[in-house]
Amino acid sequence: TFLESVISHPRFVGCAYTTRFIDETPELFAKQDRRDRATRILRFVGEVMVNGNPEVEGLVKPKSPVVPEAPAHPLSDPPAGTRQLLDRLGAEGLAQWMLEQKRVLVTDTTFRDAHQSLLATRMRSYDLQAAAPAYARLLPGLFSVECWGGATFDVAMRFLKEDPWERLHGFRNSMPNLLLQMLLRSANAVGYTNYPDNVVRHFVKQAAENGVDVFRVFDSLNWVENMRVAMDAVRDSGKLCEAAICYTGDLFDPDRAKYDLNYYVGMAKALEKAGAHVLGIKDMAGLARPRAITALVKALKQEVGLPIHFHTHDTSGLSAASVLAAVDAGVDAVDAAMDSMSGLTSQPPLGSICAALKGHERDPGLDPQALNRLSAYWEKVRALYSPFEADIRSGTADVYRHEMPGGQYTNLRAQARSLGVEQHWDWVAQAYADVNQMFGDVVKVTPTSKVVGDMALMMVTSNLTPADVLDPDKEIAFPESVVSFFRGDLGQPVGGFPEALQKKVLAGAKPITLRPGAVLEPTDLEAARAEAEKKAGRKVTEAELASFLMYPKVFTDYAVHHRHFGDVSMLPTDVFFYGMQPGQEITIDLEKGKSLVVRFLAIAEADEDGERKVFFELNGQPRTVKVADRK
Ligand code: 3PY
Ligand code: ZN
Repeated sequence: TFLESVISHPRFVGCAYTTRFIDETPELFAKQDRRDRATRILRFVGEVMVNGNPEVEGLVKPKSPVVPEAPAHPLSDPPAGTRQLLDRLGAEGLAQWMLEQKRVLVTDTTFRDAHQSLLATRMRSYDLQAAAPAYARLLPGLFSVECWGGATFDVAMRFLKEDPWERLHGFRNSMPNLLLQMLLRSANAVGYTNYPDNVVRHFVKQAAENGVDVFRVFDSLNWVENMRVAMDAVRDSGKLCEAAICYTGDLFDPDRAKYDLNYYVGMAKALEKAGAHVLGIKDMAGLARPRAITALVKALKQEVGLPIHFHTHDTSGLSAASVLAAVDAGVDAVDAAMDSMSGLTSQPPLGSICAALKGHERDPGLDPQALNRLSAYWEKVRALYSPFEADIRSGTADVYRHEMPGGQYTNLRAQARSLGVEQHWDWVAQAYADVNQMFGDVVKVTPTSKVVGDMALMMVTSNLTPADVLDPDKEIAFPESVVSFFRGDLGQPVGGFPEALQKKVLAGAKPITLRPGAVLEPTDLEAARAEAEKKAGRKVTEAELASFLMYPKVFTDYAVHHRHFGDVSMLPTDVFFYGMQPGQEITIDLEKGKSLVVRFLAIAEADEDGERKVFFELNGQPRTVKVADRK
């Protein structure tokens, strides 16, 4: 047992240990690793049974969670798709192919943005993975599957205790014919701050080698200067570089002339010159109204030679109208989410859009029955995650006031709840809009949207008005993210910073005006690897090093969790979040041909040390794990 390996360890026997002995002696865990994986998984289930999964603490459980059945599909090899086109034609050739298609190309966002925007990014690999083989066989005509990056990278490790790279491998294996697409925040990669150039390059290389085909690259201030390192790295990897302009404001509002048609066309031309294969229009908050997107797509089709890919969110309830308008204006590709994962802060419904285009000269040609079957699967999956749903039921024009990105909305609401101000949501939304104006009307998308959100929440919880914030004589403890933003750590906003407020926030400190990556020292990758390996107590892969470089603490916590509890991504979602019912039996597939049948029997009362025995049957044999009751 673990205890035996501790007390028989030479340093323990020789009394050469401190209270940090267990933390500092990774080989104890290595020994533990050699014990069968079943024990670790049972230990995790026992932990959830006794103490609950902290991720759903205090949230309302779904009524009767069921394990959704993977969608039926033929067992034959998947037919060739866009992935084979990329292999054959290369990135430039594929972009040319896109321009030659009459039909509008479709990207499915269900595996990434849809659950990021509806369910606080909490969907687990278990449920995502189960749908993948059906996608490959039922929807070989999709342009791409957006399935990685954005917030999923961090959330996978931090909250779901799984490895984002393993998730990517699963998708790659199950969808060998479809382009796998990720969202990359340029110099912020999949984090919330600018990283040194060599860290960004290392990350992109790993992502490309591990399965990503299409990189949608954006900068949270639309600063092209800050996109080049990431774009070059994508081009060097031979993959498709989709550089995106983030759409904000209102093209036709003369009071916000900063973001007019000329501005976007100018940025698009700069991205084309910087080497983009495809031009993305990233409407992260869903502000591109039908009339605006028509004008924008037409102008871009005229002024740049790249295929154009439109991404939007349905917060207003009208985004499908914008997608259809974009199709009529000649857009080459559009994003949508499978119907049951669409709407609200997510993308518009993929099935309905295809149905609307039936008979249209640009009909995407996807099988409506397949779309319905997949949607039915996601509907059952979604029910398992009901604790993470935001309490919103309709589209609303309010989005034109606050301009929150769809991917941030549910998160900010959850944050407001945890700070006890959700009942003042209207105030938070107004503060968000006020902060945007005070900060100079900025592009708001991760991570700048977090800066604006942090400030808005602070104003509400501290009862501050915009006048208070701007008053040079009133002292304000600005959130760290706000200080960092005004220091120039995220780059330079369109039109620069508002000077008076910048002075106040920085309180004498000097801002930078250079690209942050030009100022940051390159990271010593070998030293970082040594540190990661020390923390993890084992060797790390190049990909895991990328995780550590961006999220040292989150990666370390994940690695420690994995050491102790094994690969919990194999557990069905109801068991992962809510544990098991007495008598319930589940099958866990460890690997091909090796599965565990686990039946939960009972939990004993706590003993005098506060530990409780949890009784299972493992493949028919009794097994007990002991769990400290922390409740
Ligand atoms: C992200 O960066 O995660 C986003 O989804 C931005 O829209
Ligand atoms: Zn989005």
